[in-house]
Amino acid sequence: MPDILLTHGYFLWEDEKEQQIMKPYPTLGLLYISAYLRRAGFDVAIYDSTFGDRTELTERLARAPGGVLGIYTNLITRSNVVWIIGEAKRHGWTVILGGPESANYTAEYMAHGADVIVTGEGETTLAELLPTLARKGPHRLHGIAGTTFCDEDGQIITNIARPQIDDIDSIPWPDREQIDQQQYIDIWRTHHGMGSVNLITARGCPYKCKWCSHAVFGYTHRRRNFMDCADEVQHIHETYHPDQVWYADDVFTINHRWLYGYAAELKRRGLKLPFETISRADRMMKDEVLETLADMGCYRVWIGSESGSQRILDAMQRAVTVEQVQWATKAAQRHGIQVGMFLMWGYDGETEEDILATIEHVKRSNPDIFFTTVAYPIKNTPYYERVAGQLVLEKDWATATDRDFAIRGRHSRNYYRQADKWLRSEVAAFRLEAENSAEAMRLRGEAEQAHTAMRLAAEEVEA
Ligand code: B12
Ligand code: SF4
Repeated sequence: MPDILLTHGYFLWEDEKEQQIMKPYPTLGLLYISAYLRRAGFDVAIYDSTFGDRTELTERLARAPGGVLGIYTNLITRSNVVWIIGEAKRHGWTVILGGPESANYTAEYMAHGADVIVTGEGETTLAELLPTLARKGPHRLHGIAGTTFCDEDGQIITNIARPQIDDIDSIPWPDREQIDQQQYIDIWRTHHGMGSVNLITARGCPYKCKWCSHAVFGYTHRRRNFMDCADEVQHIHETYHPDQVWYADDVFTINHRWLYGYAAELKRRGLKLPFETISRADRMMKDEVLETLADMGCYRVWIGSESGSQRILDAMQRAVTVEQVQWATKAAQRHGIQVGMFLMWGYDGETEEDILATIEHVKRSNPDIFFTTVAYPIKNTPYYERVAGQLVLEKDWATATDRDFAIRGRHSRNYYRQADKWLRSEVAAFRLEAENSAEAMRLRGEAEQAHTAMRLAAEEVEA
C-alpha cells in the first residue's frame, strides 16, 4: 500500500458542460505534491478522477482498506469530495484534504469525516504529517504547522500556519508520469486540433482584488528561475510533444525583467511553443512586453476586465483602469495576440449605468472573445465579508458551492441574464455594422428588447 493515495473530486465524464468544451488539465497541485513526496522517499499513488469514475475509485478504496487518502478540493468539487470522504471512511481510510476550498471550511469538512485539513502549500506539510500520522494516528498532531485536526477530546485544533516555501526552485517539477498526461493531450487534439500541457512559472499573486481567493498562497508572489522553467518546457516538449502549452500563472507578465530573460532563453534553445495565458492589463502596458509575448508564441492572453465602470473596478480594488484594459487589448491585438476577457455582473453597488459602461467598454475594446459570470462570494475573501450579512444558502452545505449563495437585495439572476443578452447583442451588432447593416439592425433590436426586459426585472431580487 502506498504511503498516500492522492485524488481530487473532479470527474470529467459527469460534467456535461465541460464535455462540450473539452479543455481538461490535470491538477498541478497534486502532481507537485507527488513529485516532492516521492523525492523524499515516500510511496505515492495518484487516482486521477478526471478520467475515472466513482465505482472504480470505491473499488480501489475497498481493495486496500486503512490507507491514507489525500484529496485536492476546490470550489466546484465540494459535493464530490464529501462523497469520496464518506467512501474512504467506510473502508477505514484516514482522509487529508488540501487546496483552496477545504482551507475555507475546515469545521464543515471535518464534520463530514475529514481527519486533517492542510492549509497552504502541501509539500512540506505532508512530508512532516505522514510519518507523524503513522506513528501517532490522526488525533495527536499538535505542532504540525499548516494543519487542522481533531484531538482525542473531539476538539478541533488548528496549528500555526506553515511558512511558504522560500525557494520554489527547490521543488521538483510536477509528477506528470504518475497520470495519463497523454489522454489530456489527446482530448485537446481531438477537439481543438492542438494538444496542450499546463505548467506554472510562479506561485501566488500580490494584488488584492476583493473577490479573489488567496487561501493557498496568501499575497506572496514567488517566481521560479527562468532557466528551470525553460528546462521544464523543453522536457514537456521532448516527452509529450504537445502543440501548445498553457501557463496557468495568476499574472504571467507581472515581472517584465523575468519575462525578457525567459523569452531570450527559450529563443536561444529554439523553443517556440504556441501558448495562452492570463495576465493583467496594467502589466501589459508596454509594446516591448507584447512584442516579447508574440515572439515567444503567445496566441491568446486572457485579461480579467470585470467591468467597464471605473467606480466598480475601484470598489473591487482591481488596481487597474478601464483605459488600461482598452489600450492593452488593442495593443495585444496589434501584435497578433488574441484577447480573451473575463467580465463580472452584479458586483456590490453595480447600477444600470455601470452595466451600460461595461457594454460600451466591450465595444470599444472589442476583444476576440469574452466570458461573463455573475459575481459570487468565495469564503474568506473581502467581498465575502462585505456581503456576509446578506448571504442565503438554500441548499445543504454539502451539496452546494460558494456559487450558490444568493445575495439578499441584489437583482435576480433573470436581471443579469437580460444584461448579458443586452451586452452580447450590442457587441454583435457593433461588430457587424460595417458589413451587414440589416443584421446589425436586427441585433440592435434584440439588444433593446433585452435592455427593456432587464429594466422590467429590476424590481426582482435574488432572495
Ligand atoms: C489554472 C486554474 C484554473 C484552470 C484549470 C484548473 C486545472 N485543472 O488546472 C481553469 C481555467 C479551468 C480553472 C477553472 C476554475 N477555477 Co481555477 N484556478 C486556476 C489557478 C490560476 C491555478 C491552479 C494551479 O495550478 N495552481 C498551482 C498549484 C501548485 O497550486 P494548488 O493547486 O493550490 O496546490 C497547492 C496547495 O493547494 C496544496 N494542495 C493541493 N492539493 C492538495 C491535496 C492535499 C491532500 C494536500 C494536503 C494539499 C494540497 O498543495 C499544492 C502545492 O503546494 C488557481 C489559482 C492559483 N494560483 O492556484 C485558480 C483557482 C484554483 N480557481 C478557482 C476557481 C473559483 C475556479 C472556477 C470555479 C471558476 C469558475 N467560475 O468556473 C473553475 C473550476 C473548474 C474546475 N474544473 O476545477 C479558485 C478556487 C477558489 C476556491 N476557494 O476553491 C482559484 C484559487 C482562483 C482564485 N484565486 O480565486 N481554474
Ligand atoms: S484576480 Fe488576478 S490579479 Fe486579482 S488578486 Fe486574483 S490573481 Fe491577483
